[in-house]
Order: sequence, then structure tokens, then C-alpha cells
Amino acid sequence: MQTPANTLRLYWFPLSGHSHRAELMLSLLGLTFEKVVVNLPEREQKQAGFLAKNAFGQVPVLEDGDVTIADSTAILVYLAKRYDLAGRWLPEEAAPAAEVQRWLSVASGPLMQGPALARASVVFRKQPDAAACERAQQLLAILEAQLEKRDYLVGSEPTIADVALYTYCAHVPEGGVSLEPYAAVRAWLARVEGLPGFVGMRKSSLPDVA
Ligand SMILES: N[C@@H](CCC(=O)N[C@@H](CS)C(=O)NCC(=O)O)C(=O)O
Repeated sequence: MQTPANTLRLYWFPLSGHSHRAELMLSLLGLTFEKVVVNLPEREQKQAGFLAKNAFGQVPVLEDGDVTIADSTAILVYLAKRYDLAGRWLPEEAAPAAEVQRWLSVASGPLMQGPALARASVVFRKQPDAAACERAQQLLAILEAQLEKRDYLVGSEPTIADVALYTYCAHVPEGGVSLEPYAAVRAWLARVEGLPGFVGMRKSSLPDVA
């Protein structure tokens, strides 16, 4: 592991699963970092100071000296490339690298439209979203089939793909979707939670159904 020359600074929000991905990766890599809360309910993310860091006005953003990286999956790639010199978290070889990228795309697409949206609808808007729950169940069934064959999404070792998908899968019960039918997914979540340096995201204050 490479030691950072600068203070790493993570702009985040405590109930943001995208922010948690970045926090989890920093922690799994054993990196020391500073957290700066961006107050989403107060729309601080849309003010000029923050828009200068991310024109899309969203958390998370990572600063490493004069390098600024916006977008959670971009942050995972940056941290793996910059600080995991052994290449454990982001393989170099073509086929596994492409598989990791496939799951990062799933994290920004189906995971966002299913589990993340189902949770956000309940936690932030207090209006359950049945269509998002259905999409979440479809995705969990796909993950279940994948994880029945292997311990982690891209083989026998964890990669940034697992970090990208962990948070919203673990917290999908907050959106009203039970993890009960997905034994392989639950075993995978437990494996990720057992990794050295794992940190969880705090649960919403709402009761969940799992
Ligand atoms: N593609 C972005 C999405 C980030 C995102 O959706 N962040 C949410 C919090 S989980 C946010 O900042 N929402 C506030 C807004 O869009 O105004 C990423 O992966 O970082």
C-alpha cells in the first residue's frame, strides 16, 4: 500500500450510499482521511463552492492534494490505482478488468434504479416505490445466481466491484425489500463485512423489513 503524501479529504453525506462506497474503500485500504459533511437537505451540494468540485452537484468527491475526483465508482478506481500497488482490488488482466467494469456499470445503472431508489423513496421521500422494489428483486436474483458460483463478484477475491455493490444491497431492506430469499447474497454481504477495515453505513432511523 502506498502512503498518501497529502491529506485525503472525502466530501460526503452520512446517509448517502454512494458516499459510503468511497468511505468503505478508503477504510479497506487502511488510508487515513478527513470527512467533510455536505449538507444535502440544505442543498449545499448545489452551491458554487461545491459545484466547483463537482459540476453535477453530488457527493461523494475525493480530494488528494491537487487531484479532485467526483463520482463514487471513479473514486474506487482512483484509490485502487493510486494506493493498492499490488493490484488486488482492480486486476490488470483484460477479462477480469472488464468484469469489474461491468459491475461498476451495474452499480451506476440497475443498482441505482432498483435497490438505491427503493431505499431513497422510503428514507428520504417517505413514499415506497413498488417499481423500484421490483427492479431491486430482479437485480438481487441476478446477483444470487452469480454469487452461488463464486465468493465475490469477480472470483475468489474481493475487488472494487464488491465495494461498489455492497452498500445498496446491504441496505435494501430499508426500501422494503427483504434479503431473506437471497442466501448467497447474504453470505457475500457477510464476507464483505468480515474484511479487515470494513466499516458499515449507518442505518436510516426507519424500521426495516428484513
Ligand atoms: N454517479 C454519482 C451519483 C452520486 C449521487 O447520486 N449522489 C447523491 C447522494 S447518494 C447526491 O449527491 N444527491 C444530491 C443531488 O443529486 O442533489 C456517483 O456515483 O457518485
